[in-house]
Amino acid sequence: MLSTTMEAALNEQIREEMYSSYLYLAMAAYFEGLDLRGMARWMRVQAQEENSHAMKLFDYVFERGGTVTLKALAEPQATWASPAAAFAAALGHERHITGCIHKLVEQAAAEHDHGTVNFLQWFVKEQVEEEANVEPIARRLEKIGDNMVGLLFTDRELGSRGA
Ligand code: OFO
Repeated sequence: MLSTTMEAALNEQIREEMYSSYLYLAMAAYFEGLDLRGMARWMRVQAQEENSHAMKLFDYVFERGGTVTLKALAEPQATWASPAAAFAAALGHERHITGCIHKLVEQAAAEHDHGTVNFLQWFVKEQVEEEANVEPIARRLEKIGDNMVGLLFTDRELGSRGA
């Protein structure tokens, strides 16, 4: 059985993951508007992945006899100064999520909830991957600036991201 504090914290993380999905969907819409379909696809896939993170938490809360209470999502930003700025924001967001996951692990450890500490290890590893996926793209786009050839080349590459 989850403690009420752990249950509340996991519910809050469901909101964070659903917001991540919403944010990346907003970024997908931004890239669609720029006709950068490869980047839009990359963001759509990312949005789906975030939904699956939320569902992993959703299922875990029930597995432990808890209750899921869905919270309101804030309206995500709709536009960014450039593709580089959008990916830099995505990286900043992933770092924020990594911080949330680490706090959850610390809380679970402080509550001696070993089941939740163990469950969260998947997310700890996933966050390392999440940051490692976005960081090189953000760095490259920063270098590319508004060079159209570089942008279109990167767009084509990102469009090959599998679901
Ligand atoms: Fe759920 O990992 Fe990104 O936010």
